[in-house]
Amino acid sequence: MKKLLTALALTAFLSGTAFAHECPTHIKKIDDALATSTASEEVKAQAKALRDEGEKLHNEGGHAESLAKLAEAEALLGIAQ
Ligand SMILES: [Cu+2]
Repeated sequence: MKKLLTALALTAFLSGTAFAHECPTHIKKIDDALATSTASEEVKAQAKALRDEGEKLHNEGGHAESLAKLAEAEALLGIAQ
């Protein structure tokens, strides 16, 4: 039971506000990369679409989903860590 509660708490933690402050950091990083990227227009458009989706999810409170989209955009732009 304790294990289950810990798992539930961890899930709530990970999908909740813990990430809230991280999304804008990633969005900013992507914007900076888009401004200077030498990637093809197609790749940049794809990254921009993922970035916009991420921002929308962030604004709706879906921070974990947002970060997943933003990570995809970063991977496309080659700035993933
Ligand atoms: Cu967020």
